[in-house]
Amino acid sequence: MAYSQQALKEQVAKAAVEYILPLLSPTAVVGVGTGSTADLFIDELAKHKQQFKAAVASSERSAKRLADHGILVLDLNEVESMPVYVDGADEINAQLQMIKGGGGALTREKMVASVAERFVCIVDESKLVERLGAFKLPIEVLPMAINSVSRQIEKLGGVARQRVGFITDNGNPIIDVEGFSVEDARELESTINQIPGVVCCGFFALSPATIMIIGTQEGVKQLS
Ligand code: ABF
Repeated sequence: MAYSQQALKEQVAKAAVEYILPLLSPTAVVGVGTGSTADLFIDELAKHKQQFKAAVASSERSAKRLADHGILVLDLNEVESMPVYVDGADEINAQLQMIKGGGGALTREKMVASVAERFVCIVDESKLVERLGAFKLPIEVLPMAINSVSRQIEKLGGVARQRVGFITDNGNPIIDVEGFSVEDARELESTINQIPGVVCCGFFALSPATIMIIGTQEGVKQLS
C-alpha cells in the first residue's frame, strides 16, 4: 500500500517528536518551523507540552498554532539557546543543505535555527533532491531593492520574479528565482547574502540541517 504525502508528513512529524523527547526538560525551549509538515509537528508536540518550557516560532502562523495548543510562545530575544529546531523544507540534498521559504518564512526560520544546537529537518521523500535548484529560490528583500537585487541575480544566471500579493511577517516582499544551476550552494548563498538589499535567501547551505527525518514508502529514515 502506498502512503500518501500527507501520511508521510504525519509519520515524520511523529518521529521528530520521538527524536526530540530526550532533549526536553522543564527549562527547554523548542524552536519551531513553518509549513504544513511543521504544523503536524506542532500538533504532535502539543501532546508533550508539559515536558518543556516554551517554544520560539519562525512565523506568526506557527506562533498562533502553538498558542492555540496552550504552549507558551517566547520572542527569540528572550532565549539564548535551544536544544533543537524542527522545520520542513522545500528541497534538501544529501549534504542536508536546503532550499526553504516556499511558505515565505525563510528569514525567521534561519534566525530561530541559528540559536538552536540542532536542526531537525522533517520532510516527505518528494523533498529529497540530488541537486538544489528545481524549486525557485525565495529571497526576502527590502522594498526599495526589488529591482536592484533582481538585476544582480540575473547577472548570476537567475531569473527573479516578485511574489505577487505577498508580504513576509517582517513586512518585506519576496522575489522567487529560477534558473540557477547550483554547483555550490554555500558559495551562491554567500554571494546572494552580500547583495545590498537582500534580507535573507532561502539557501540553508552555510548552516545545513543536523539531521533529516524523511518519510518514504519504505518507512521513516534518519539521515545525518
Ligand atoms: C518551511 O517548510 C518552509 O521553508 C517551506 O516552504 C515549507 C515547506 O514544507 P511543507 O511541504 O512542509 O509545507 O520550512
